[in-house]
Amino acid sequence: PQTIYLKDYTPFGWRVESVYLTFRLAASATRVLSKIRFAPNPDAPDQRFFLHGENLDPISTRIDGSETTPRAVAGGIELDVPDAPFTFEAEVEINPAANTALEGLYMSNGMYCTQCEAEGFRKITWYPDRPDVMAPFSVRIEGSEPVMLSNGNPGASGDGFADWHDPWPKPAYLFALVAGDLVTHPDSFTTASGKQVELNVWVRPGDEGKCAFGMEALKKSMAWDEATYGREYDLDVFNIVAVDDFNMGAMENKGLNIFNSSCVLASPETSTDANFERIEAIIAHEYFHNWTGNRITCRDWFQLCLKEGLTVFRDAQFTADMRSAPVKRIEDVIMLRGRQFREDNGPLAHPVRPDSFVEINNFYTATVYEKGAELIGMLKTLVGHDAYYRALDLYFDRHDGDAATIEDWLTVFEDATGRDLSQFKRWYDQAGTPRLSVTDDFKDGTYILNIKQETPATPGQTRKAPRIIPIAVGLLNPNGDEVQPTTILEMTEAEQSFTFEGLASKPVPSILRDFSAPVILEHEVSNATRAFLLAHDTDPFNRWQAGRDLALDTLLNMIRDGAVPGTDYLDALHTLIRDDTQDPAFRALALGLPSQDELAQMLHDHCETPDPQAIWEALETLKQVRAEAYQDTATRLYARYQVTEPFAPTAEQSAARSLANAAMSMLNRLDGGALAQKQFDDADNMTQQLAALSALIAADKGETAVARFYQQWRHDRLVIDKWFSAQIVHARPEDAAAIAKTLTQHPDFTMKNPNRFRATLGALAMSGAGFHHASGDGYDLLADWLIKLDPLNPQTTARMCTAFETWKRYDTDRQAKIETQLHRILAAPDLSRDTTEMITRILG
Ligand code: B3K
Ligand code: ZN
Repeated sequence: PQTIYLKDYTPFGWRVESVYLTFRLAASATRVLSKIRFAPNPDAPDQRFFLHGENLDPISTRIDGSETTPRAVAGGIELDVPDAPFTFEAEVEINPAANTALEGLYMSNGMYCTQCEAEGFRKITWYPDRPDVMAPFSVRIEGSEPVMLSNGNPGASGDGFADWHDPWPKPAYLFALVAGDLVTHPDSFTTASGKQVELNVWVRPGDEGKCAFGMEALKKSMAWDEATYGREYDLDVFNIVAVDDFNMGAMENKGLNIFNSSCVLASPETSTDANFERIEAIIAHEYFHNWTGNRITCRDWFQLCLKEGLTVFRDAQFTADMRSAPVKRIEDVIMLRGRQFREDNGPLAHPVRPDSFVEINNFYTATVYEKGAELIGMLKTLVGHDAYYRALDLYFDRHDGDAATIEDWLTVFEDATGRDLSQFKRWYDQAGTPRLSVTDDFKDGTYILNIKQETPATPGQTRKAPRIIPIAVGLLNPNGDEVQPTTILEMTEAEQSFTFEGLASKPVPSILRDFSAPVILEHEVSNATRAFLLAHDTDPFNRWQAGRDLALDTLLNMIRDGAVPGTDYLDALHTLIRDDTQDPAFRALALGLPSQDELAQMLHDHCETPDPQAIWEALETLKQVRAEAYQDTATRLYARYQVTEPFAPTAEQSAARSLANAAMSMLNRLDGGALAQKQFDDADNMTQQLAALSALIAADKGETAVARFYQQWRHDRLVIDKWFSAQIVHARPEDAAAIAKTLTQHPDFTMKNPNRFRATLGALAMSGAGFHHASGDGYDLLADWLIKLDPLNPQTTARMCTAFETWKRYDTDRQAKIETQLHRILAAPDLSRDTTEMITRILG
């Protein structure tokens, strides 16, 4: 397969002035008629006229009205065209019913729908399918579907047709079409300038009751983007559609966002608090793309983080404003470490702006999204709040309607603030997570922090230059009073010292407050100091981090030499969770433990070989010890934090439920499952029901509840996804692969639905010791299914290959077993480009 390089970018030789598309819908033979006006692009080098196209059955092609036969070339067609503006017309036939890849135009439960990002439009018709070619689209849909939607504003419609016109020039990846038997949950929004916008959440009949929350989230997002970034919506309608078969979470098509139904449908009975929070965030994210992604798009796919990093940053700001800022930050850092650090420290590591790819769909990664968002956060920290919003205003002014680059983005910040950001740019170009090692000195009232930064080599990048790192630091005196409020140290050298004068005694530093940079902090700190910070730090993130470090230290000692958990950890945590003046959400987070994968990564970072079974056992032991030590507190917290008001998906109620459920899972270890069973029987919402089900499964007492849950929810596909995954994630390690295998034989299992596939095989891949069980059965089962799925759906297959990205951490026996599976996958006949690239990179 061909590798595409950033350095090879050249603009397209023509501009597209207008696009007219007609769709004659038929499930297995849809006709697409296109009429596209091209004009030579004076800013582009001479080139052959090339249009992308894949799996298109050509019917006819015309240039300025005359029939012509295009030359078929790799990935599309070439034509001889006039050296002046001309009209290209084509008719092609495509087969949506046969499209199992869920890219291009496909069918989901009898409904037509599209997914074009990144390069799916070429499966619909001939087109320069690249983000820097932007044009206004007019679309006519002909068919008998009751609802037929496309981008922009509705035009004429009547028996068997519907017209749409999108006045905003857009790249083809933002094109969308939906047609089917849909019902709407309607509403409206009046923008700051008084424009009335019609809003719809379109769903399949039967799902009407699950739309209200998403609609509220949309309206909050619209108001927030006006208040925070001064960005108004720019069309007469905004449509959201829920689709069951979807490769990812959602898609920001102009005026017609398409959502995986799991990321928009919500009700208290069927969705957990975590689901509600995620749905609110994804709706916001897709909506925010209207400005950061659609109005300003990317010049090429290497610039993906320009829209994704910024939009993730914006949705995180939104959630922090709607809910609790510290809780959101802690959740995001847990996610970043769990997914992005893992990626950055393995064979798939790549810069936030990659410089080459084979298949761009493989680069919608935690690095581009989550680390990309951290980069925006660091920029904001470095330039300050006011300058950040000044720069954003300039960005929208200067680049509205553009397909922009990271250089454009940074230039805006340089122009708005006068700062030189050339060193900052390294964050976009260098892969790998920097490690900061810290030592300190105190003498005569002066405190010195000595900090060293180092980034390990990553594939294709052996040497790393020092980056600018904003390190937020505060100092506490031994009484726990803050003597130095948060200040930002700007580290620019490989090694640097920072001085604080006039201190009465040696302070306790609180370093990397609010996780001010995506780095690994190495600082020798005693457990007593960690307990002190957990009790006294004014920065909520670092308080949580102190507790997390205590837990990590405890667990690593348990894993390494079977040590028993120390009282320093148990007492400090107990003091916190007992304290009802503290936010219950914070206490629940403090009770959370590092994942098996994070512990494995830690050991690997310390040049030790992680034993997945030993990690699982240490976590189990620690949970048991905590349950016994905190029994009385857990009993009290469980009662104290029961929510008695009717269910509402608010941050407050969710906080109470998460602490009560943490207490329940402790008590579950002591009472043989009695309390969990009672909670399961009484639950009137999914948060309570699923927590109880999970606890029962983990305690090996789940048989009845598993059966009852299925009977209760067999009609609801999203709840049944939870049923599939809970049984695997909470299984004992020696059973996980067998349970997953049995579930793949369940009549409700289908590999055609990505949600169900992820709920089963994805759950296995995330089950830690279950996946990594010494038998190798987990590896074998996953490989079997990846091989089966690849011919149908390369994107979801390739994504799930990341389960194997950590293979070099493990012992030689596990490595050999995984390597065998990787080669087995690679040897599968006609393996997709997506999966081939992933496996090749993982093998290294
Ligand atoms: N932009 C889409 C992701 C498209 C993924 C293509 N493989 C959703 C989002 O980030 O908002
Ligand atoms: Zn996005």
